[in-house]
Amino acid sequence: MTAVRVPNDLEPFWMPFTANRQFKSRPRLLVGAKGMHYTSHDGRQILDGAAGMWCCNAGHGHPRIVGAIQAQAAEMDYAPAFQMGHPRAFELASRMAALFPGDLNRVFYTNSGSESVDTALKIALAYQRTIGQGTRTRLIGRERGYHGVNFGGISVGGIPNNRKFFGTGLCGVDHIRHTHLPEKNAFSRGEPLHGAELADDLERLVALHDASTIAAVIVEPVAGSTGVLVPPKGYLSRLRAICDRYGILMIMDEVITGFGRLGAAFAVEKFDVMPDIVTLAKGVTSGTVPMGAVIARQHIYDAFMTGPDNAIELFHGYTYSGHPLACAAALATLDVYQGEGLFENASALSPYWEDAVHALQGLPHVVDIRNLGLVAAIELEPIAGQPTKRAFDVFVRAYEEGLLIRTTGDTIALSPPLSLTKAHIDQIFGTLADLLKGAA
Ligand code: PXG
Repeated sequence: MTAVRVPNDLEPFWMPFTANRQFKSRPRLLVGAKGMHYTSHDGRQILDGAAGMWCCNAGHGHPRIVGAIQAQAAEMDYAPAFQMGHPRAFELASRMAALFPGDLNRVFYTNSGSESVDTALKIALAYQRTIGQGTRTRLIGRERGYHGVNFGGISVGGIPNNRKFFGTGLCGVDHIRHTHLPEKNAFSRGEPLHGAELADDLERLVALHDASTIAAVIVEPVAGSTGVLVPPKGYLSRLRAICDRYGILMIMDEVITGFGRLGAAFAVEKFDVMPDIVTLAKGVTSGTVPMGAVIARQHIYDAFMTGPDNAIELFHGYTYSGHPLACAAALATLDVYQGEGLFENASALSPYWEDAVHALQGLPHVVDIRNLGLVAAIELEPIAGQPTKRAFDVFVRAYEEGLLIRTTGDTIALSPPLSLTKAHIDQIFGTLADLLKGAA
């Protein structure tokens, strides 16, 4: 085939979760990344206040991770994922299991957070059936939850725009209430004091549907995409207790909270709550190669290990489950996290980060500030009749000023690489303070 030269037209690429027409009229293209910074197409250094999209926890272009990916690509590009294996997939599973407490020690690989969520939901349903609880087919999510974009994830998710265009979703799904109580908790530092009792909303659904029909409940420990909702103190352990009471599996979606984001390896450790299943992605490879994983407690895995030895136990998996490049990237990423003490750095910087973000209280239009670990949210009052515009304008102007942030609704969300320093924190919040002072 002869190569055909085509103009570098912006039109054919239908961009995900993007205002395509706005973007294409004024593109923001990134062409390089190193450490804490991106390079923009017009040659500027952009401080990464978002770790890409909550994923580049080890910063960008780390030589150890880059080298591992290059070496793996040269050594073996791909190995079949079904009925075959390769050593790095096993090594990585052992290393990941060792990071979790108790018997959270069985690892199923996916390629994204969305796939991790749908995998976890399927494992929960299949587990209940396998242990003779086949009437438990309902899945419970939470209002304002984000669990990716596949059909399972949007069904248990609770963000209206991610659901309403796409039909009815899975049947037999219900939602508990979200935990956002601004009238009581606005400007909380870390975990808010009020609202643990919102976990009792699961009892309402048990009363409505009967426990014998409910397989699992899935929640983000800290809800990210909806605007960073930190759980009220005691909420997650109360939810765990209700799950125990009724034989409901608890799935914690740690796609953004995992790998040091909260100043501990995982939210499981940070909140000292033991779910039955954990979903992961993003930070597992520091965003370098797509990968996700589901971690299940041993009794869940064991329940499937019955029947003839030569029978497949779980009819689920992906061509790229445990892809060699992803495994090599993840192993090197874990080396970097551990060797450079990045989770410890996140923990050590959390108080400084908290003070810095809360110093924005009182600036024009700031109606709430939330934080935990190296996550922060600054919620702005929407412009009347133009929701999302105020925050989006800050996003565009921050980028022009050399800072990458994320916005959702009228909330600015921050989640930098864990390798940052106090000077980076000063730059992030200094830039934002200037922009907010001048905001329309
Ligand atoms: N679960 C959670 C809790 C997530 O935050 C997913 C699942 C889906 O992951 P994938 O890899 O399929 O995208 C996510 C993804 C943002 C933002 O800025 C958040 C996500 C993705 C993109 C942007 O809030 N979370």
